[in-house]
Amino acid sequence: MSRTALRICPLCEATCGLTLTIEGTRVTGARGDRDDVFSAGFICPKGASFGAVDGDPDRLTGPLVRKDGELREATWEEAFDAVAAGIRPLVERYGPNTVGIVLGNPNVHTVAGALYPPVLIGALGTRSLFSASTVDQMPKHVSSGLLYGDANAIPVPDLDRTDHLLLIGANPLESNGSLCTAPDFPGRLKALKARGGTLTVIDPRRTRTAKLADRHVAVRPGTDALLLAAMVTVLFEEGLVDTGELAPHLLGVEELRGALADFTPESVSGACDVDAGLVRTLARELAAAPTGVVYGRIGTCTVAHGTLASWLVDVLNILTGNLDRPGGALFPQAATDRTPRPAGPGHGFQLGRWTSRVSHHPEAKGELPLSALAEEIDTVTEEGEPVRAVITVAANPVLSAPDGDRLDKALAGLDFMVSVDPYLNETSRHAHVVLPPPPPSRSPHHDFAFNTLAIRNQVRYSPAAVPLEPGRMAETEIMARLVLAVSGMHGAEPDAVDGMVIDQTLGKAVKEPHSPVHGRDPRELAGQLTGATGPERRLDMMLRLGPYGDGFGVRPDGLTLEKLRAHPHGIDLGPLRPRLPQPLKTRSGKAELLPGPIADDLPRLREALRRRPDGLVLVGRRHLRSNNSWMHNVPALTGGSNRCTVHIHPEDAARLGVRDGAAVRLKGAGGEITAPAEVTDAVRPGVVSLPHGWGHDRPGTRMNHARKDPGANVNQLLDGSLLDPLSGNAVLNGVPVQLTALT
Ligand SMILES: Nc1nc2c(c(=O)[nH]1)N[C@H]1C(S)=C(S)[C@@H](COP(=O)(O)OP(=O)(O)OC[C@H]3O[C@@H](n4cnc5c(=O)[nH]c(N)nc54)[C@H](O)[C@@H]3O)O[C@H]1N2
Ligand SMILES: Nc1nc2c(c(=O)[nH]1)N[C@H]1C(S)=C(S)[C@@H](COP(=O)(O)OP(=O)(O)OC[C@H]3O[C@@H](n4cnc5c(=O)[nH]c(N)nc54)[C@H](O)[C@@H]3O)O[C@H]1N2
Ligand code: SF4
Ligand SMILES: [Mo]
Repeated sequence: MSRTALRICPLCEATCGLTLTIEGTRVTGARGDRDDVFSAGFICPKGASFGAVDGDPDRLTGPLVRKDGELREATWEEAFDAVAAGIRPLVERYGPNTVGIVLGNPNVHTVAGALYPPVLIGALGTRSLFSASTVDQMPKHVSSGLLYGDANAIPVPDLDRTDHLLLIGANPLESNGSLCTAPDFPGRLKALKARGGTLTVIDPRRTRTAKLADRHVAVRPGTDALLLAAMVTVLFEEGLVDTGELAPHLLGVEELRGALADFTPESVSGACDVDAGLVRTLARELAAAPTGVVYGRIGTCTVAHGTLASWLVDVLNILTGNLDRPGGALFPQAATDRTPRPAGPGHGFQLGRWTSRVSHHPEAKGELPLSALAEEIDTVTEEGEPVRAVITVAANPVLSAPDGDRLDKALAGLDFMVSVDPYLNETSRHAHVVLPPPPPSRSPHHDFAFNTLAIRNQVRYSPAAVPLEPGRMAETEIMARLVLAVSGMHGAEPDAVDGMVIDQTLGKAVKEPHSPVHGRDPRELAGQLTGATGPERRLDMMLRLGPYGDGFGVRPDGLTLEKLRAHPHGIDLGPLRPRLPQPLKTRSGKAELLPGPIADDLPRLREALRRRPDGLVLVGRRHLRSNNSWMHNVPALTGGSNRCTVHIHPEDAARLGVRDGAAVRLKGAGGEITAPAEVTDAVRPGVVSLPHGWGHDRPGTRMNHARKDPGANVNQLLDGSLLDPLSGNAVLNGVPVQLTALT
């Protein structure tokens, strides 16, 4: 007997609604949920393989604890005893900063990852916080922080209504979109074209997205900030700046004109390898479009001028009047957002409130660069204690961060390490305790993170599709127990953690004059919460306090968890709407177009005007059936074109004696790797491309399929020293490499 259950897909940022087929406790099929209010039936090959990802026999089924050097199966009680015994003495003896926390990408795809890491960080009080954000989107947070005073105020392109999309360094036909949650991104791009709109793609590779475009510009990697700065100059020179209704909310338009005046199309053309006339055309087309939007992703963030490029994306949207208007870039309003406070000056955004111990990298958004994790562990300085213990939650930095070999050794030398991870992989194999969460079918789901980045306001909740087997522990409970174990409250009830958060949040809300619950009794409010578990009660609280919430009875039609559960396909909350000036939290209360740290970084961009790489530079690539480092263990998602090969242009291949299919050696600052070449004119000359997340040949892991075709770890070519200085983000694209043909 089979049954079906709904589950929002957690395998990428598109958040499609799936209908799972379940036989017994096994997920045997997945199709798109046609009634889903947001995804309306869309599904991709990864979503269709949900059952295989969920049922991977290599997933760990219970905790592992290291005894006599070996990881062995243990009870949950033994595991948390070991965590408390491992972490507490280090905190007490050496201080909280000697315990590092590393948060990986899947934290934005789970309820546990949204609700507990902030509590864990607070409970430990450590400043040694690292995450996948600094190998990804930290430059966008920093540019938003500086422009709008809120690092999380990221405007998203209004895909369904725009007339013109300038898409830079993103390949949504493979990635399905990022910092822009849109189920069926490919279909939405086709619809844009069908309604007469235009799509321009800037990418050193002719990607599947580029093939769909009206215009593809194969820019030299790492030079987008120059190109975008020159587009700004064209807007000023040609009188095309028209901020429209935004004008009263802006500060620094004239200063911006002066600051960028020397970045002309002619001055950037050589470095970008883009014709000056084309740069002018790109600017004119954007200005002329009835509505238009610039959208940049990985290729604009993980580069040497990532923050400047991210800032310029928004600057172009602002100068053409496209920020905060339909068809442009808008700020979403998620159901679990905090109650919007009245518009007005805020606290602003600060960078560098502290720095890392070894290389003195400034913090950004409370985080230190993931690139600096290895040196924070393995380098002794006089300025304090090194990191002696690490807690990883859903992270595989040995493959995802620069110089995995060094990090691998550093992790092996730790006094103590805990991994909350379903796999024994390149990173978790070093842990003293591994705490495996159940597969996604056993976990409830709500997109706390991605609804704040979605192209349509909507809200959905999936309860667990399959009940937890005896002996398994929900990831939310694992995280709550972890908080208790590291904070000296080991053994307390995990619900206490949620109770504490609820008390604090409600206690604050009743004191806020703009809150719907102003002046009420927090205990009375807590008593109204529904939900079978602590995390469900927290979701109910957030929904009820949020912008669409019932305000605990103040707006009886408003959202509650109960109401949401009565709508299993979700509740549509309408298209994105203009919101300015409310989201602005700068000290001036305006969008500050030329923030100090940005202005101070412009001389470095000016130096790049003269730079021309004399050899090959490296860029990445994603494959539709991949997901960073952790889906190479699923047979249905590997093979075919999803392989770790070096894409190289035929001209470069001929010059270097590289034959299609033959092995080549790549050398970078961090080391050497070998991989087969694929000769293709899909990459521009002077560029080679390799995917990341490969290199599954280390001993002591338990990923039997991935091991069969391990691939090479592209991040071994990096030594971790190349960063975007403002954000601490790793430079993963536009990196110089040397190539030798092997046979
Ligand atoms: N199938 C699949 N989907 C995924 C993932 C995955 O691994 N596989 N990962 C998920 C994650 S974590 C993220 S963050 C998103 C990322 O989402 P995207 O940013 O859409 O992903 P990428 O495919 O890496 O696209 C980046 C593009 O930038 C180009 N590029 C490289 N350097 C430059 C440059 O200097 N300038 C310009 N203009 N372009 C450049 C690359 O050639 C590449 O095509 O994808 C998510 N979705
Ligand atoms: N060269 C290069 N390097 C890159 C990139 C690139 O484009 N080029 N992209 C970067 C980007 S955008 C990102 S986001 C990072 C990703 O970097 P990471 O987050 O470190 O890498 P992932 O491969 O996503 O690994 C996620 C880990 O989470 C585990 N996991 C999976 N599901 C769950 C779950 O439900 N709960 C828990 N607790 N764990 C789970 C997996 O087993 C795996 O160990 O990689 C970055 N690295
Ligand atoms: S596009 Fe993303 S969310 Fe949608 S089915 Fe595919 S992996 Fe899942
Ligand atoms: Mo990412």
